[in-house]
Amino acid sequence: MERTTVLAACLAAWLQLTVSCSKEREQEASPARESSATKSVAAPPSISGNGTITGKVVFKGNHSAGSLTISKDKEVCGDAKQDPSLLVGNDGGLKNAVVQVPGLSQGKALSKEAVIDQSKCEYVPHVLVVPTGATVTIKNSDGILHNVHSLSQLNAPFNRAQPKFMKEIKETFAKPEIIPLRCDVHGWMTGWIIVTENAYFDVTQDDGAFKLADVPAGKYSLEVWHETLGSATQAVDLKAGEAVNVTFEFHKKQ
Ligand SMILES: [Cu+2]
Repeated sequence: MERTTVLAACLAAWLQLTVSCSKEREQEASPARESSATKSVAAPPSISGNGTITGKVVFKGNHSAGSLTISKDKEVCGDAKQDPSLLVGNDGGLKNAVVQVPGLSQGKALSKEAVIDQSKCEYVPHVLVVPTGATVTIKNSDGILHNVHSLSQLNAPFNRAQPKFMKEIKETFAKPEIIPLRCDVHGWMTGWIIVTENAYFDVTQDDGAFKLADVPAGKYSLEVWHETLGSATQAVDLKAGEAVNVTFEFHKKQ
């Protein structure tokens, strides 16, 4: 009896030890799993030499967009249009301003294919930005005659009728340039193709905001251009892994 009791006590102690040990292992394992999970969602330290430039282009002064007179093809073009040459949002955000980083090589990969459409007798988008070497497909979604007239000087100018059956034409742009587009059929149609030397550009949307991501660290003279308000520059010192915020202000011309 006594021997059996000793054996039972040993067995019980061994079982308790085993359970205790396995609990300890579980408790040790849990924090390890949490730690591993935390690591997997944490942002890794930046090892690239790139940064981000964000910001806003604003117009200081009162402005209400004018309207354009539609003189023909009203069944397709509509009766009235907002003048796209100066579009200002509620908080002064300037639309269709082009912000770019000059002086860099081509940089990050970017599509060399772009599209601009003629829709309801407007160029859509009103401002298209492409890198050098890009081929632009100029669509005619209206099903009426348009005429695409580029007023380019550095790139070969073109002046091409685009009848209703010609759904698209293509043009390639080799050199950086700000190119006005006009339609000789509809005098109010204006558009722009901006050819840039590299891939570091953005066009402001309704709120005037822009973002240039993955820009190599360095000191730049950041450029902004707007078709009515002109150009401006601002010095930017961009450090690797950091973001710089820039505000461009245009004032009403007297
Ligand atoms: Cu037209």
